Amino acid sequence: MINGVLTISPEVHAALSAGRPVVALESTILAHGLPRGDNRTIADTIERTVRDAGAVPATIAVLRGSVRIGLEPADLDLLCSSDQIAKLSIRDVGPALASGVDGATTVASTAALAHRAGIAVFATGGLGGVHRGAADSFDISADLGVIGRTPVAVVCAGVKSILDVAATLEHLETLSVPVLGYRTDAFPGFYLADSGLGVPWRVESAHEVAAIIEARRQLGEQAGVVLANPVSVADQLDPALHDETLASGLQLLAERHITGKDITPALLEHFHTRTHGESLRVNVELVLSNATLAGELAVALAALRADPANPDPAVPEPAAP
Ligand code: PSU
Ligand code: MN
Repeated sequence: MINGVLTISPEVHAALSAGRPVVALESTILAHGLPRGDNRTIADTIERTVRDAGAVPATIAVLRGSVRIGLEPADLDLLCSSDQIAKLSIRDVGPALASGVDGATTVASTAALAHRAGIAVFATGGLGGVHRGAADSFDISADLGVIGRTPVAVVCAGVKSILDVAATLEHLETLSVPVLGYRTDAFPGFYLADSGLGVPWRVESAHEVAAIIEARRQLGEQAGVVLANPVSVADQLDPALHDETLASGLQLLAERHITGKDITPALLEHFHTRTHGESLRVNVELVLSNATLAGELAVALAALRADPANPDPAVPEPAAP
């Protein structure tokens, strides 16, 4: 289905029209966050995991001059193998569309485009955030700003430990974004179950999260929600290996003068090579866990919205004088 610059796949369009559960998925993790070869198989596994939870996956990318919501296998082949795939934050999507550049969407652009298509739930690995040294570099991921103004639920394993996690949580507070810990009081640390910082709210079920999202919709709140889903302690990266790899990664960035949008892919790649695939195992583990939880959330939200007791929010009648 073509709707202006959005091309929505028939399957996703049918699900959205019928109010059935849909989960948006980003493509930067495929094109720039995971190693070549593994990424294509993982792309299919993520989509299958969303389906197993009862929702329709909608992987998003910019291809052939159009925003694609729901990708064909050939689109995933291209994203996972081509060297010509740009990393597109939302500021880049307009220029990419106009010039015909193909690109993968980050959390920022996927969240914005998912909302545009009418999708309320989005699964990723880790959110972007405030980088270490941001007081000097001003490097704060656009992911935060977009979540601050886009009513989508982002299911993630916290933010990458390569960031300044405390500053990221402060920034989310400033943006009035609720951060919900899924069955945890600790904000997860991406490769690690616990970043050492807490979450303001703990939730126990997808139904509870759906109720929070619905309450916020009734209130007219425009910010998104971060649902932080930790990898289990049994599955996490060995903390000593993690700390050592992070230290060498930060040193490598400084030596090679890597800055801006190249930082995140460079550090992720460093982790994957330096830990001999251990970080990749954890990364895949947490993305799949997020895909399952996002699927459950989309199912719970669809059920709640189908309930006639939850009408679309209207402006309340003024109280009689
Ligand atoms: N989480 C992952 N792998 C990734 C990313 C997140 O597990 O590759 C990507 C997301 O697309 C996120 C981006 O939006 O990194 C953040 O990049 P930056 O820090 O340049 O804003
Ligand atoms: Mn940045």
